Formats: sequence, structure tokens, C-alpha cells
Amino acid sequence: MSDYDTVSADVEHEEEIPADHPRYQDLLTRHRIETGIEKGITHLQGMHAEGRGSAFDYLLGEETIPSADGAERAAAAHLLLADQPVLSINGNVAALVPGEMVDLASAVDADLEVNLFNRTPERVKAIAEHLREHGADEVKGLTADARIPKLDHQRAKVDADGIYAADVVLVPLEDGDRAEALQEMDKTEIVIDLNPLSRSPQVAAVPIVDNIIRAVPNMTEHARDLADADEAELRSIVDEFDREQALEEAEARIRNGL
Ligand code: PTJ
Repeated sequence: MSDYDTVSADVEHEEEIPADHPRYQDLLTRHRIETGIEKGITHLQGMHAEGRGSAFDYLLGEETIPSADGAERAAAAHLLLADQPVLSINGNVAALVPGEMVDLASAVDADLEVNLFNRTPERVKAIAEHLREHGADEVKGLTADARIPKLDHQRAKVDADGIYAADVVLVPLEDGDRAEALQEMDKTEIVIDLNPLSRSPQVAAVPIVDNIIRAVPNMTEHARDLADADEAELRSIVDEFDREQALEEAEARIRNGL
């Protein structure tokens, strides 16, 4: 019997998944989402979102393709140039990359804000607490004293001194309504979504077609690498990034394996 045969379908701790398992990232991701649901952080719908993402990731080859790496570098440059960058956190993001989002926020001096589609006070509090357990000092999104115009669901609720006032917002793993509404507020949007045809990456200034598990640590690495870059260098990285090309290359990889 190989080590892989001994991986239970229902692992209790993620350390039980062997890191060299050919489906390691997928098993880890599934496990984190399940744990998120058990803890009241992730909505049950997050499991469906994860399933969709996982299928796209399989077709991408479960790796950061070169165009996604370029997008992650451009995203880091945007965040470093921003006056008020905010990283938006939903139930899937909190379950999958809590510590990694805290690290990115610290590398680019951004705020973390909980923003949920299926919003309940209990989930907002549980996610804020979870982020604090992973090292966050301050978590926004609990006040929710402002509204994103032209958006009639719960995701419109934001903090006046958070997403509402931000100039650059990282919006991972969600549908397109809010992405479009934020764009109408003239914010620079960075979207992480494994489906290049989804509305959110289609409207983003920087669409990142990559698994959030790989994308966020890679953005942090780029941000640390660029920490001493001057404004001109950061602007040239931003200007050279071609969003259409990034979307086309991701779609070509998914459709044709190119
Ligand atoms: O926590 P809440 O209440 O705010 O709800 C969050 C979910 C994710 C349930 C909600 O935003 C939702 O239903 O989103 P969608 O419309 O399913 O969109 C999620 C997108 O994220 C899909 O296009 C997936 O392909 C993509 N996705 C899923 N998992 C990953 C991913 N992209 C990157 N990395 C992933 N691990």
C-alpha cells in the first residue's frame, strides 16, 4: 500500500495530507474549506465555488502560469503605489489563506476588510477573529457604515474608511456584481479568480487567473522584492502589464493546454 492510499477522505488535520501527494493542493484546499464551514467562517455555497475553481485549476495544470506571475507582480506594484489599499476577505478567502492575507497586508501596508455575500453578524465576527488569530491587528468590515452604490445585496455593506474610501482593492473569489460596482466608483481592482471568463476578472484592471493558495504568497514575494523600487519603476511595471493578454493566455492554457 502506498502512502497515498492511506490518506483518509476525511482528514482531521491538514498535516495528515502528504505534501508530495499528486493532488496535494486540491486535498488541502478541500480540507480548509470543510474546516471553514465547520467553524462558521465559510458559507456552504463556498464549497460549490471551490469545486468550480478546482476544475479550472486542474485544466491550468495546478501551477502559476507565466502570465499569472506577471499579473501578480503588477498587482504588487499597484498595491505599493496605492494611497489606501484594501484587501477584501470573504468566507473562502478566510478559510484558505488567512495568514497569507495578513502577510500581504503587512508587505504593502493595506487594510483587511471582511465583506460577505451571505452576510450575518456571526460570520463577520468569526472571520475577523480568525484573521486576528492569524496575526491581524485590525480588521475592518464590522462597522459597515457605508454602501457601494447600485448594488442591492449584502456585499454593498462596507466601511466608510475601508473599501468605500480605498483607491486600490483586492477582490478575490466572487461573482461580478460588486466588481462592476467598484469599477464604477473608479477604484483600481485586482481580482483573483481561476475562471478567466467570469465577470470579475473581465472587468478588473489586474485579473489574476491563479489559485489563491499560490497567488497571495507570490504577490507578497513580489511586494517584498519591490519594497525598495522607486515610483517610476513601480509605474512602469503597472503600465507594461497587459490585462487582455493575461486573460487570453489563461484561456488558451485552459482550453488547449497551450
Ligand atoms: O463568504 P461569502 O458569503 O462572501 O460567499 C463567498 C462565495 C465564494 C460563496 C461567493 O462569493 C460566490 O458564490 O462566488 P462564485 O460566484 O461562486 O465565484 C467564485 C469564483 O472563484 C469562481 O469563478 C471560481 O472559479 C473561483 N474560485 C474558487 N476557488 C478558487 C477560485 N479562484 C481562485 N482560487 C481558488 N481557490
